Amino acid sequence: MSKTKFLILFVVFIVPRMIVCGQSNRPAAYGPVPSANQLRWQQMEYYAFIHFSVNTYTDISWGFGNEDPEIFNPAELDCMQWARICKEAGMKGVILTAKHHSGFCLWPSAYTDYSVKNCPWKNGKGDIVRDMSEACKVYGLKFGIYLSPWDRNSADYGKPEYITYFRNQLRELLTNYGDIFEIWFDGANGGSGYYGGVNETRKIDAKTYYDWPNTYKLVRELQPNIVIWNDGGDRADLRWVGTESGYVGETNWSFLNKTGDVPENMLRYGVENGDTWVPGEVNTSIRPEWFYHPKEDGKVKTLPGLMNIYYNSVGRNATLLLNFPVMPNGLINEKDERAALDFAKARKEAFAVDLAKNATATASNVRGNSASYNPEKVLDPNNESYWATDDTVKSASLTIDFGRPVSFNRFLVQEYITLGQRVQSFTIEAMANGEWKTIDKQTTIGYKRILRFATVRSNKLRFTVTAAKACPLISNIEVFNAPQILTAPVITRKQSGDVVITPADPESVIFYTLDGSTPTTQSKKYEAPVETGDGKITINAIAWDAVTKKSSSVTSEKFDIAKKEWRILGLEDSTASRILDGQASTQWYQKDNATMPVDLVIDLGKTEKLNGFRYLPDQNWWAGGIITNYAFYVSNDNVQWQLVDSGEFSNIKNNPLWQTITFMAVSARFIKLRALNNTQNNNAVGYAEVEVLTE
Ligand code: FUL
Repeated sequence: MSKTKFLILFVVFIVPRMIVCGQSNRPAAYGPVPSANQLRWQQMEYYAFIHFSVNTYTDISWGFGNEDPEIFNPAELDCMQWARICKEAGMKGVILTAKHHSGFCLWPSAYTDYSVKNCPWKNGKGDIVRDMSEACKVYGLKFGIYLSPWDRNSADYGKPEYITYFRNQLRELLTNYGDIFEIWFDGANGGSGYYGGVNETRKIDAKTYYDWPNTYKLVRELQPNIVIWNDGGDRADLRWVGTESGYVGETNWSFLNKTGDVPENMLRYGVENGDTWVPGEVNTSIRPEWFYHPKEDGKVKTLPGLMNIYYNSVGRNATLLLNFPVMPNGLINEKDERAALDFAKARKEAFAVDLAKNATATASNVRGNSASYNPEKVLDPNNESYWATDDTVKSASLTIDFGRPVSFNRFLVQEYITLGQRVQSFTIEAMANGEWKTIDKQTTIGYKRILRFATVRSNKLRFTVTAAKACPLISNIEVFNAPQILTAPVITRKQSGDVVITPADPESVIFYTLDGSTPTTQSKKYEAPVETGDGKITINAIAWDAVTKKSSSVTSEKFDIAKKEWRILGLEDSTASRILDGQASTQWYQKDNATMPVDLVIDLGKTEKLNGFRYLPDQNWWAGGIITNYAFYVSNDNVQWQLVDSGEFSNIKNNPLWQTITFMAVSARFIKLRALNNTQNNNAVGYAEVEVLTE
């Protein structure tokens, strides 16, 4: 072959193939794409919030702005403890409330006296923002700032002068404390406040008042690598997901439109055809509230609850921002620490062994038949490589062959979001007896999607993109067999007397005893609510994992007589039976026109030898109607009443849990719990549960 002929053949046949098969065949970006800052942020996945301010000392949610800095004295404050806990919890950063709505500054701002420089802590020489930024460096954590745009202390709030003040503070925080990865501008803006002593209500338009475009400009000038979170003003880099209870929608697009209001459900799901990349951040607290309240010491989120939050945030294309409230002494409570560390351990165990690591992958379509985009790319550890299909192919399958039967119950998949979020729906199937069986059908993927399902045993798994906006680009797939969460099961007794036992993991087997002994795998197996008659019972139960042969710790519950025959007297309202349903989460309130003293009268159905009673107030955070002062009466005929005890549930405000009162035994068929006062000195009276104790 002549040189010229070879050259012609080379140019005509070989070069185009090289172009098609090589990197020049790289898919084009589709739709909005993340900035480098947003990408870096998304990869952090999980980081902390820390709430601490003057209202930590007044035990309220939002400081009014008139709290005396004298009360701020965290004698044992230790930012290294906060940072250590965050690090050990597997978090990648910390966002600190440098200034919450009260306006009190945790750093010695040059622009106000309302700060740590006028409190007894360190004789006014302290700087918590500095301490925390340094502790973060020591522990290799990124540092972020919450600066409340609303300031209930500032006399200038609502006037143009305040914007200068706000920006001066931003400048201090974004200049003096090293790299800041995220700034948080809360959506609560304007309302009542101290405002320099005038104590009035000031309304602002959160969209225009702060001149966000120029405020953002300043932020980006000072911290070029930052991401901005803003719920109230102009579209920022990140979005609120519309709830603080720890989840985002299963369908979760990382888009919004640049302008226009966003209805709350759109915050939850994103806007499929939005024109701007605005990914969701799930913010929630490890306790019900953001600041520390002693009454929540018994309400730290449980391990199963935290795991749900993880799967419903990081597992749904969002990040997780989990809050620790700091106690008045300046430390994170040990219960919160324990919960965060147990959560870290459980996540580590769930994702310990990637069963897809040594598997092989084949696909129904590979972009240009090129090795650069073959399906094996989803199994390699490089998240910059990805399986891609031809531009025209928007539905395709990828099969993972494990080479042997394996058991699995978690599926993790990631899109290569650098080039956009594309997948609209997908399925996963397992091969069973030569046929594909659907495990799950879902919608979006985005940066990361994790699916949980009942354990499947199979040698092959098929992932199919059923619809996509453009050719799918999948950078990673992992498959796990997460061990069960073996926390002690929850035991409740219904009004009928039947006992319900609920494990944290639906696949756990439950064993129980009714004779006080410790349950083992030889004990009775729980299949359905247990009929236990109407007498007193002690029930012990464990959750057991048949695969690992491990069991949970024992839950032991003692229930007094069942309430099967009980009737609440003098009320038409059938929902009052919530007081007797054994569910702490339901509650009932006396009618609005009831005035103290307010009675609850119950017919026990037959004469019992009573020696006490128990009261559980409404368990909701905003609950009113919590009885503080009571009188307890008994009767045999619902006419003649005998007072057997009266007094106070002393610490019920701080600790609104079960109150148990005992007295000398007395025989009676009717009981009357009289509310004499409540925590708010008004007439509201509510109950989650009422029980008696018998001899
Ligand atoms: C809310 C605030 O009002 C809360 O106090 C808390 O800071 C939370 C993170 O955002 O909207």
